[in-house]
Amino acid sequence: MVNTQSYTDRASVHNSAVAQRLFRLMDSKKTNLCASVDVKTTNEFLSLIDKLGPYICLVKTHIDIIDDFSYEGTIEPLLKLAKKHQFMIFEDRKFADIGNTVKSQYSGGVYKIAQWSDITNAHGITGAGIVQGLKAAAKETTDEPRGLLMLAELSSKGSLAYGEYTDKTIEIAKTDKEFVIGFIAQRDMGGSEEGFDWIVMTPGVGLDDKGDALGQQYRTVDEVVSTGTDIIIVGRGLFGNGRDPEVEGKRYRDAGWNAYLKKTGQ
Ligand code: BMP
Repeated sequence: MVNTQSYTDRASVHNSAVAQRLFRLMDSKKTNLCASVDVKTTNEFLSLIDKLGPYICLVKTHIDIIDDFSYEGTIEPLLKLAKKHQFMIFEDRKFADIGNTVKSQYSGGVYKIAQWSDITNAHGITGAGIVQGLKAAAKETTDEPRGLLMLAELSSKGSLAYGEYTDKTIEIAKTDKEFVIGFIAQRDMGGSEEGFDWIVMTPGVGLDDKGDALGQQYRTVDEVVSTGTDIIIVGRGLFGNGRDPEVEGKRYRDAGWNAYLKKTGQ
């Protein structure tokens, strides 16, 4: 069943400090828009985020596609922008290894994701050890709260994540309902029925395009929110094809918020 409670009501009862903060932020800024900023240089990255900042609750990064990445040059200014505009950060790392390996991948290497990203995500393919490994890395790295999303479904054509795979991924999420805050999915994942409150974040959202040449498939904001999405993830719809990120940021923010008000009967 689709969750029709307000974000504020959900904030007041949620087990996770990350989820509480996110819900409160969404209600205070009146936005459920997450900007996916897949660009190649730190300059483009920061300037796009500065423009989109007022309209979003979350920035989703693929930090490994930035050619000139450095912690000081890329992450420190990103954290300043997060303070300036009040948004949270989600590194879309899609961890997919055994617990012991993801523990090092999350906390170490060049990117040190656990140090700066409020939220990250993981595939269920390797089993529940991935949740334990990531949680251990978060605890060892920082006192700040961290949250994990499990990839239960994907937006791309021919994805193998459906049916039993999706159901088993939900079972993995249930092994830690404080650290796992929800799913990357295309619809409600049954959270509100079972005493869980999963946040559903959905990529593959576009108001103008149906997809791309490499298998991406887009659904509209109304479609995804009415079928259970809490946060819409939009990338090229905001800045691709010469689009103006400020115009599109406002447009997607309004579309997402109106769909949320409709769903919750406000
Ligand atoms: P765009 O809106 O430009 O198609 O970008 C979608 C973003 O969401 C990309 O960063 C992609 O990696 C991510 N994504 C997706 O498109 N589908 C999924 O199922 C899961 C994703 O993380």
